[in-house]
Amino acid sequence: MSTSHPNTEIKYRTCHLCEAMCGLEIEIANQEVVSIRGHEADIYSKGHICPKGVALKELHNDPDRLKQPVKRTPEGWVKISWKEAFDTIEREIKRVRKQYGNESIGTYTGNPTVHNTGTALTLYDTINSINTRNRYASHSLDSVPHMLVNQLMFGHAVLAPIPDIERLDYMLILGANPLASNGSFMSTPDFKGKMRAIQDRGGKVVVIDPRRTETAQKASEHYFIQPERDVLLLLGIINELFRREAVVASRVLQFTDHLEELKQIASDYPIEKISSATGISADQIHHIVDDLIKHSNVAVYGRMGVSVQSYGSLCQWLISCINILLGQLDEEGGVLFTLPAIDYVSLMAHESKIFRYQSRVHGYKEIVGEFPTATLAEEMLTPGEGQIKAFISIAGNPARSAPNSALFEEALASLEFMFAVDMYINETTRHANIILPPAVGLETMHYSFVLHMVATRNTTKFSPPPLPIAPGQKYDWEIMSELQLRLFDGNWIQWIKNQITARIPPRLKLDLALRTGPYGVWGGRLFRGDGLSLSRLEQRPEGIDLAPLRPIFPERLYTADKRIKLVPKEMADEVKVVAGLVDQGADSEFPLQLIGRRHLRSNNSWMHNLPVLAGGSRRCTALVHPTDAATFGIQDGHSIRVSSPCGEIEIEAELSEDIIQGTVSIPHGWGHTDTAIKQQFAQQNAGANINQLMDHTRLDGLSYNAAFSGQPIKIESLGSQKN
Ligand SMILES: Nc1nc2c(c(=O)[nH]1)N[C@H]1C(S)=C(S)[C@@H](COP(=O)(O)OP(=O)(O)OC[C@H]3O[C@@H](n4cnc5c(=O)[nH]c(N)nc54)[C@H](O)[C@@H]3O)O[C@H]1N2
Ligand SMILES: Nc1nc2c(c(=O)[nH]1)N[C@H]1C(S)=C(S)[C@@H](COP(=O)(O)OP(=O)(O)OC[C@H]3O[C@@H](n4cnc5c(=O)[nH]c(N)nc54)[C@H](O)[C@@H]3O)O[C@H]1N2
Ligand code: SF4
Ligand SMILES: [Mo]
Repeated sequence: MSTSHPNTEIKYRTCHLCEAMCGLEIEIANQEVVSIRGHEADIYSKGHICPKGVALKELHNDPDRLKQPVKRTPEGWVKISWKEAFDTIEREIKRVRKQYGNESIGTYTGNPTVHNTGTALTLYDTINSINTRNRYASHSLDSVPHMLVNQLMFGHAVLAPIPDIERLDYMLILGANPLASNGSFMSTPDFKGKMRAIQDRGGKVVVIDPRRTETAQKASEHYFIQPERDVLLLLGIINELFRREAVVASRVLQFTDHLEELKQIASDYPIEKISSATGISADQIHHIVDDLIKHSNVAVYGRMGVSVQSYGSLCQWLISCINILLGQLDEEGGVLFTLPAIDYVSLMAHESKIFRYQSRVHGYKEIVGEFPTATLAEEMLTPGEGQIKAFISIAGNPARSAPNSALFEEALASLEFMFAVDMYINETTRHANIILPPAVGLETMHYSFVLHMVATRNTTKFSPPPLPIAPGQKYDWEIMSELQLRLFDGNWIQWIKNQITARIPPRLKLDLALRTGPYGVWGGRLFRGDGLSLSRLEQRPEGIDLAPLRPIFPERLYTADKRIKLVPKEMADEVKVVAGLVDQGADSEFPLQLIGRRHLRSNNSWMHNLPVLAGGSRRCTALVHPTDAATFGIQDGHSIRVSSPCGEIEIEAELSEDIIQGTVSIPHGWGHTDTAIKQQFAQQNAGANINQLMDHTRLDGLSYNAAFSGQPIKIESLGSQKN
C-alpha cells in the first residue's frame, strides 16, 4: 500500500484493546503515528477496525500517561528512579510480610493483564512468587461463572464453548451486546458483518436482553426479559425440549452423564409457569423452542448479562446443557472448542482447580487460585490475622470496577503500603505509594495467546512493537520480572525455579510455546509441511489461518473419566434457589432494578481521557422507561438521584422505550470526580459511578461473581437542570 509521505513506513500490529484481535495498519513518520486503519490483508479481521483501535494514537500521545515511576508525597507526586521505586517496594513488602505474615499482602490483576502479551506472559510467575492466597482479579467481576461451569462440566476452567459463527444458522444470544463490546468469549472481528451474513444465508440471530441494544436492533428478533430471570427461561426451554422429546441422540450424548437428572430438575419449570416472571410470553418462548429445534446449526450463547447476576453460574450451566441437548456442543455449526497454536488450555491444566480453600471474612471458596473481588475491601478493613495491609494492583481500577466504591476507597485509604503497575493516576492508583508505569500499546509487541483460546477460528499472528520506547521507559515484562525476583518468598527449590523463569525473555517463551504447540515445528501435527515458530510468524504480519474449529471431544475433555457431567452436584444443589423466583415481587423500598451498558467508544474505566473517544455527546446517562419516568415525575434531561442500600449518585435521565419497564440502565467505569486523579479530559467529562450503588454482598451463589445486574434501586427527580 502507498504512504502519504516519503518518510513514512507502514507497520502492522494486532489491536489488544478488546477480544476481536483486529489487524491494524499503522503509518509512522519519524517515530510518530500518522494514521491507523484496518489491515485489509489480515487473515482474520480483513480490514475491520473500530474507533478504539484508531485511538491507540491518542493513547500513545496522552500527556497524562506516566513514563517514569512516581511516588506519592504530602506535596504531591514526585518522579523517582526505577531503582528507588523497586528498592522501596521490596523493602515495604518484605516489612509487611515479616510483621503480619504472607496473607497480609493482597494482589489484584485487572482486565488488561489478559490483553497485554508481556504482562500475560509474566503475571502468573510474578504473582506466584509473592506467595499469598489473597489473590483477586477482574475475573470475579466478569467471567468466573463461565470458568466454574467449564471446570465442573468439562474438567478445565478455560475450556470454553465458542459459537461457530461462520457456520451456524440460528444464534440465541442472552445478555451480550457484541455490536458494542465486539464480542467476548467469542473473539471474532466484525460481529456486525458476521451477523448480517447469518441473516443473508437465511439464518436468524435472536437476542434476549432487558434493553433493545445495538445488537438487538439489528437482530432478527429481540425479546425484553426481566433482569435475573434468564435462569427461569433456560429451565423452561429445557423442560420443553424434554416434553417434546426433542433431545438429539448425538455423538456427545454418548459420553454425557445425568440426562435423567436434568429432565427431573427442569420438570418443575414448564413454560406456562415461568413465562410471566421472565416478561416473555409463553407463545414467544414456544416460538423460540420451535426455532431451536427446527434449525440444524444452532448456538446458544450468553455473556456478561447472564454472568454478572445472582444466578450467573446456573445460567452458564443451563446454556451449555441446551447446546448439548440440541446436539450442538462440539459439532460444526454449533458451539466448538479451540485448538490454538499456543495451547494455553494444556499449559495451564495443572492450575485449573477450584474450591481448595476459603476467604477469611466470608469463607468464599477460591476459583483457580482467586477469591472474589467483591470481598477484597472487607479483607482490607476487617482486623485479625490475615488482614490485607499491603496491596499490589496491576492493570486494574477496582475503585471504579468493583462493587461498592465507597467501601473500596475507604479500604484503599486504610492500607499501610500500596503500589500499582499502571500508566495513569486514576481512582485506584491515586492511593498507591508508588506507581510503576509500563510501556503500553504501540510500544509493545503482541501475541493474543489468551484470546486465541476463545476465538471463533484457529488463527495465529505475531506483531513486533511498531514504536520504540523512550530512554528510561520499561516494558511491562521487565517490570514484572524485576518484581518476581525482588518479592519472592518460598523454599530453595522454588527459589531456583523463580530465578530461571524470571529470566526467560518473553519472545523466547512465545517461541518455545509455538514450537511445542499443536502446530509447532517440534509439536504434534505438522502444518502445511512446515511447523510454526516465532520467526516464521514474523514473516507473516497478516497472520496464518489454522482452519475452522472442529470437533475435539472426548479427547480434549479434562474430566478424569473423559465424560461430560451434565448435572454437577454443585448445580443440582444451587438450582433449588430458583424455586422462589417464579413469583417473587419487587423490593418495596427499592422498586426498580439496575443494569449496565457498554458503548463502542469506551472501554471499562480507562479510555475516558482520550478526546477522540470520550468527546462529543454525553454517554453516561440513566436510561429510564417513559412509564417509570411518569411514575417518578421525571422528564428527559432531568437530573435524577439514583439510590440503593449502598449509596447514591446524581445523573441525567434519558427517557427511552428501549429499556424494559422497571429497569434502569447506566454504563460502568465513569465517575471521574475525584480531584486527586490526573486525567484531565476524563475529569472534565466525569460522569457518574454506577458502582457507588452496587451492593458488594450481592453475588452469584456458586462462583461469588459480583451480581451487578438487577441491583435494586429507586430514582427521584432533582429538577430540570442538566448536570
Ligand atoms: N457495574 C459494573 N461494573 C463492572 C462491569 C460492568 O459491566 N458493570 N464490568 C466488569 C468487567 S467485565 C471487567 S473486565 C472489569 C474491569 O475492571 P478493571 O480491570 O479493574 O478496570 P479497567 O477499567 O479495565 O482498568 C484497567 C486499568 O489498567 C490500566 N492499563 C491499561 N493498559 C495497561 C497496560 O498495558 N499495562 C498496565 N499495567 N496497565 C494498563 C488502565 O490505566 C486502568 O487503570 O470491570 C467490571 N466492573
Ligand atoms: N466498547 C467496549 N467493548 C468492550 C468493553 C467495554 O467496556 N467497551 N469491555 C470488554 C469487557 S471487559 C467485556 S467482559 C466484554 C463484555 O461483552 P458483552 O457481554 O457483550 O457486553 P455488555 O455490553 O456488558 O453486554 C451485556 C448485556 O447484558 C444485558 N443484561 C443485563 N442484565 C441482564 C439480564 O439479567 N439478563 C439478560 N439476558 N441480559 C442482561 C445488558 O443490557 C447488555 O446488553 O466487552 C468487552 N468489550
Ligand atoms: S474491535 Fe477491538 S480489537 Fe478491533 S479495533 Fe476495536 S478495540 Fe481494537
Ligand atoms: Mo470484562
